[in-house]
Amino acid sequence: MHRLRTCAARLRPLTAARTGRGTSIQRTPVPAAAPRTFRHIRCYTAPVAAEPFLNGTSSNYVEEMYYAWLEDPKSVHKSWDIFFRNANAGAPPGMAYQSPPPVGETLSGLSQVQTGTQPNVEKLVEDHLAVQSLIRTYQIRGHHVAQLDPLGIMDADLDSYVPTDIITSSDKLGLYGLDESDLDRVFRLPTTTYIGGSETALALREIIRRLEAAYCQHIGVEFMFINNQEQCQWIRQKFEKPGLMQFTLEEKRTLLARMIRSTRFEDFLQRKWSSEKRFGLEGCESLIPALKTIIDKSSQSGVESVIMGMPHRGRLNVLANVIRKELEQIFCQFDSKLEAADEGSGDVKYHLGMYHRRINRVTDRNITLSLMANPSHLEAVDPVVQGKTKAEQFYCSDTEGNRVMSILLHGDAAFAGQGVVYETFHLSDLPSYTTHGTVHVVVNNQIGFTTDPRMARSSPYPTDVARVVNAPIFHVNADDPEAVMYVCNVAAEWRATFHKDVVVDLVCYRRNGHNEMDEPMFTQPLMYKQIKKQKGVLQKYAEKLIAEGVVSRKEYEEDIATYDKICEDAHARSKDEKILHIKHWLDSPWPGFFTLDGQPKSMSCPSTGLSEELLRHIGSVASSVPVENFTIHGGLSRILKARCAMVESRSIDWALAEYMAFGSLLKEGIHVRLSGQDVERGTFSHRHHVLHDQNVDKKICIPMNYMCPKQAPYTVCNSSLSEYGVLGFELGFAMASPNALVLWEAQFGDFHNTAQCIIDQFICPGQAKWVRQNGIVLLLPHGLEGMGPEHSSARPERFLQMCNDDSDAFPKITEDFAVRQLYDCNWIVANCSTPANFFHVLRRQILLPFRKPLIIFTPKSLLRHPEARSSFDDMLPGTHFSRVIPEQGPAAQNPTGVKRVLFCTGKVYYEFTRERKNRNLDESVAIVRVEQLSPFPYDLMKAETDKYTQAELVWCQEEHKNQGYYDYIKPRFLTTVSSARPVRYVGRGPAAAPATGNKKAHLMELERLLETAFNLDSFKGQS
Ligand SMILES: Cc1ncc(C[n+]2csc(CCOP(=O)(O)OP(=O)(O)O)c2C)c(N)n1
Repeated sequence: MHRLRTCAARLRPLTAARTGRGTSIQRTPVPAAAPRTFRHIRCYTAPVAAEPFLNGTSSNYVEEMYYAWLEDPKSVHKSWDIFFRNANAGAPPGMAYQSPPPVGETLSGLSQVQTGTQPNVEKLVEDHLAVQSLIRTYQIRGHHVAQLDPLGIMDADLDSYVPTDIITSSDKLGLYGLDESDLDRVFRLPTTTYIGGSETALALREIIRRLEAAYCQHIGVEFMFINNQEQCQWIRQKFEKPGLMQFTLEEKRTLLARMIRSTRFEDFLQRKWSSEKRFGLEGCESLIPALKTIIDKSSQSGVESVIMGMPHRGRLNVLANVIRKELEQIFCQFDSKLEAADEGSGDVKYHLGMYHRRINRVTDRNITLSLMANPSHLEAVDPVVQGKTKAEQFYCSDTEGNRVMSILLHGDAAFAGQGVVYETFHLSDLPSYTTHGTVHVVVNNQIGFTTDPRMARSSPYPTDVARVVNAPIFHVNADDPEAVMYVCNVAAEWRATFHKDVVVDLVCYRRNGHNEMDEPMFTQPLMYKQIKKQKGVLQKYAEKLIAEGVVSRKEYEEDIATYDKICEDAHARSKDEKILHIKHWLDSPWPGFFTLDGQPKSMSCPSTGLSEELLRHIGSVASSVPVENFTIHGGLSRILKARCAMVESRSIDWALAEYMAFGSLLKEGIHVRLSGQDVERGTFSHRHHVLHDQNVDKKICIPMNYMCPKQAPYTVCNSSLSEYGVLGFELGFAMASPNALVLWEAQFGDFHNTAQCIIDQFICPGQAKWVRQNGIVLLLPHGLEGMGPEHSSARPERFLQMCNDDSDAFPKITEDFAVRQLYDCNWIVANCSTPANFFHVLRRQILLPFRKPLIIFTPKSLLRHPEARSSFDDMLPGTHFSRVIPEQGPAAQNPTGVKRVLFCTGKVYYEFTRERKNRNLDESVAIVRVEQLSPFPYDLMKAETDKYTQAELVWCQEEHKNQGYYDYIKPRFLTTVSSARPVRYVGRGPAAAPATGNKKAHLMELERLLETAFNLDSFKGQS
């Protein structure tokens, strides 16, 4: 019983003083899982009393066998085969069981029973089942008692409760109907365990010892929730086989060398810059060998590119020792006197990204490692990494993720707390979003800034979120580097084998405060008293290896001195750096797209028009079903027919405009990817890019992929119901290549606010912070159409408020002004009123010699508005996107006779023209459409205001005054006219909600708005 006692001693309840837990927050013990599964079989067989071996503890095992038997009767022992046959045939209680055939040799060596009498055979079966159930208990709940906390004061699952069915003392054997006298009995091992190695039967004492070794030491394996037998077996095999944790001398030395680098790097930074924030790794130094092990193993299985995302903790160390960024480049980031060479804000050193190609020393193969730049917003980078990984896989036809993979690092508090983690997990198995498995590594230092995990999460582990996708979770005590290395190897192998996510939970501690300046004793006094006493992991491991004779103390000290010197030399070199180049920290270079010094190759944009022939061709694809034997819905046939008629008459609606833009880019070899909720059909049922056969499930056709023989592929994918995760993903996808049009469409524009972090932290300032351009397009359905406060506004005011064009300085108008102002802006905001202009702005995105995010407010009712059509003439060669569409009617013929110019944007234009006609004001009111809101088309707006010298200038919008465009337009308008003329406002008054929920109120507001716009006396008397 020695082993059992060790376990029991270890698991004695912790006192409040030791744990730092007050009694008030002690968790209620969770009762052991009630046996529930067996009832399923019992309900049509027999009461328990009649078949006593079917007791609660064995029910899981029996059920497992039952299902195996259903699939293959030969897969279970003969006795069970007979039992299940009889039970299934409706044998009465007690009659289903029959003595097994003579056991002969098969039972020799097993516990002896009195032969011949049924009760003893039953006892034998019962005891075997009990043992099997015990084995299963360790597989399911062993991790709860594993020694995961290096400090020995916390329970990684936040609960000191020891599951009742884990054998912590011999009296607990009673739960299984066994007792101490059974410990030396030999039991046959079920096929669901590998603890026997080459043996098929073991003494109970040895069974428990091996289970403890596999499940209750420094590794806690959570996997029994995975509903896949093969995967469970695979994991059991990886952790149960005796003698698994053996490492060669070479492996141990490599591990020590990696620990030295990891530890001494932080020590060096601490010595040199003791008062700088660096979010050091102290307390989790084994993260570096952990990552390197995952990378080595993955490289061995053919991975050539690893894309990583991580938070602040240990980031500099990862850059130095995993990515192998030159140390001087890292050290010079600490020099506050260095001037920045690049434009833009730049970012703090622990947010910057990196891209590096090198030889993996272990495998001797090339590997590209990139660490994505990220904002402070924890976990926000997760979907971005996944999107970039997916894109890289896509562009190298890596359909199974064999060549490109992602690794995501997390803090324990953030992993549990941030919803985007869950959103990202839910993308992991979707065909158009899967990266074929991500290795997640949690730096679980058991604290989040100052917050105790018991106050920070309601789940036992910070990693429970991963269970939703059936990812196995390997908890490991990070003070045991060999155990860490072992689980990382298994994690990488898991990914290579099953192409599914896996989590490594490095249970560690944080030696300093949240940052190096922070005092942790204010809030975690007991924990930090222990931490102060805690020997560093490097020292512990080195002592172990010295004791084992793997290295000598002298060798160890020499290795330390060698690495310290590497750091000192790099530090000396870093002083020669005169200028800080953020572009050296680029995580996604686009080779060949810019000139060698990173500039655009021109400052012009060719015509975005297309030949009539091509327009016709794309139109015909858009109105056809390009495959044989495909039955589409009758309603869709009518839509396609209508498209055909439009093409015949040389005119297009919104959906066709999009078709023309996408189709032509595909033909030019540009990959187009459109993602978002219900984008395949289109929320408003206008798009229909995926046709569904009405008779065959999953038989679909994407006509866009039948454009022409050598076209680029078109991806259109309905996403999960997420904005944050999916927009982040698409942003990442768009980072991988400039030669792709990547679009995300919100179901309604206002839903973008649940992705606000991606917009605020990445899309808007991405280039300024990280010198990284991105051409993502956001399609945001917008417009007040009486649908209520939601579904109405895409919040143009928010996007416009974040534009970097100056509202008070009229720019110098050069010949290339239109393109240059795009180059200078942080993003483009547009609201098109015609299909042709929508077509041009999409094509311009790719024909520009640089990339900028494009925010487009897209229409809803205009999709079917008979006037919202464009002629082929507006899309022919030589045509361009119109930033401003001037008045073209009678008012423009005689501008001096015009009394009022209404400037507007988007769909209200159609309401205004109708009202103007009704009021016979075509000659006295001009209507000018601003199609590109930002960067503000100063040059064209000046031309328009100069044209109508006698007219009142009015900005008209349907949105409320404090929303929409007004606050953005007004100062720029005034700058345009040098404040010499007033700019009037027509629109709804200020309001808290974007729109009324009352249809009648909506119509009255519109009426009032039109009245103010067309009553030429409405501003009379106002200065
Ligand atoms: C979304 C978000 N909310 C709040 C913060 C502020 N913050 C920075 S670090 C931190 C604690 C993070 O704890 P954990 O995830 O456990 O990582 P650790 O710092 O312990 O490595 C917090 C709350 C943040 N950076 N991001």
